[in-house]
Amino acid sequence: SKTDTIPLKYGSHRTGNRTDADMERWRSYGLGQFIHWGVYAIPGGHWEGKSYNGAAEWIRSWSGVSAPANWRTTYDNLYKQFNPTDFDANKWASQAKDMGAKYVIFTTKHHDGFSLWPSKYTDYNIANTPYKKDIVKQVVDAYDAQGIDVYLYFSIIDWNHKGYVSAVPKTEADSVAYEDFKQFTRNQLIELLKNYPKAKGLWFDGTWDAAWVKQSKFADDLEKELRALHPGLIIGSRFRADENGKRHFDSNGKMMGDYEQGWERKLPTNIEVLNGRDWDCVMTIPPNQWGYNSDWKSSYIKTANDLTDMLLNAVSMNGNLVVNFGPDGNGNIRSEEAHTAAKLGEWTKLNGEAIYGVRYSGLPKPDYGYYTKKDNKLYLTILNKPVNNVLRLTIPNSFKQKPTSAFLLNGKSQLQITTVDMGMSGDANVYFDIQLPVSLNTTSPFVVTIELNETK
Ligand code: FHN
Repeated sequence: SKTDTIPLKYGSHRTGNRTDADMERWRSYGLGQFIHWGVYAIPGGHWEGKSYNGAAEWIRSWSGVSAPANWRTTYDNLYKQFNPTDFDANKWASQAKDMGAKYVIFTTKHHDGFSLWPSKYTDYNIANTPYKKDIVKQVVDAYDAQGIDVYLYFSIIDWNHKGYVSAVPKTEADSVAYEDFKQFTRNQLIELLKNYPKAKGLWFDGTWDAAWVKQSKFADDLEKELRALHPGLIIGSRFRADENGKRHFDSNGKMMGDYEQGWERKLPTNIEVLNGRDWDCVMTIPPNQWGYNSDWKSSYIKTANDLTDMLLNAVSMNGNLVVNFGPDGNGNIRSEEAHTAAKLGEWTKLNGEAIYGVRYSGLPKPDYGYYTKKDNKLYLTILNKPVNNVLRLTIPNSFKQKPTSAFLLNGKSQLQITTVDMGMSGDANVYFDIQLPVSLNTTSPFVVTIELNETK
């Protein structure tokens, strides 16, 4: 295309979004669940009485800075205590289902390198813990049984592997060791896809190191190999870099991978920045804790209403919101998270029509909420009810459809809708007012469904 000015071997291999059924399904999820679980759940952000404010799943990396000198060795032996006797994948899966999650992203291996499946390629895996049983298999089977699609999170960073380095290897010995690490990475990924064929995709992380960024050919070949092994496989934009070291987007600005993975703990405020791409947003409930941190006391904890707002923000711009959970070392989802999930679930159950399988409406976002759209239905989710109980719709003349009737989604009662003549000359919009029942007294966001006439 016109923008492809730089010749690339290992850049993007596609223009525009995927159009196949697997990707269409991904697009309709709306809400997902992320789970960060591993041996870091044992210390839970604490070591020898000290509390660490950084992300709890990173605790191993603080060795020698603020932690005891032997911390790394101690950490790498924590697996010998990993025995989550309360772990029940079916319980997690039904909790996710009740929340309204349509997919789950599960950490098969985080940066510490601990593999939650019995990998043939490292001893640092679940089979060598007192728990022994394959956790990835239980998660895949339980979620699949609930109709929730499974995506396998995989960190390229592996602090446990001898050949892994973050900087580009300088010595011959380091290069040889890094080659070994690359083969190990490839082996583990193939192993995951072979062991868990029900998985729909791989969610990559820890791909920013200079050493990995240099592997454009290897990573491109590997991505092709994985896709060939597992037709329909969905992979985001974080996996690889092009030959010029450009990540997510190649040197011509084209996205590498099937959807943009750049929205971590942040959301776009306008549709333009997304350029029509598919994307997901992964979000923590506390500020920045993915793995279990027993101490949430000094943080702002997002409420179910906060997450509803973020969910609508995402789906109103064609993205998915993925809410993270960090189960504790015994396999329990903490009560605060369980409570938030249940609250969010009450909402998604009543208002699912407004969030699943919907698209960007084409309309400017009103201050009091978000629009989503499906065929001839426009959903208006109200987060801030106007004090006059009137929802003013500002519809640009260029929008091909007009509202004909409006209903409260929850309860189906019809609402009065009137056209408003603002009397402004040369106005580019038309206006409609929807009258809300004055008696509508709610502390939760609610949805008004607006029927539109057919496009001429
Ligand atoms: O370093 C990780 C972090 O621990 C967490 O896994 C998040 C989830 O997207 N990813 C990395 C930071 O971008």
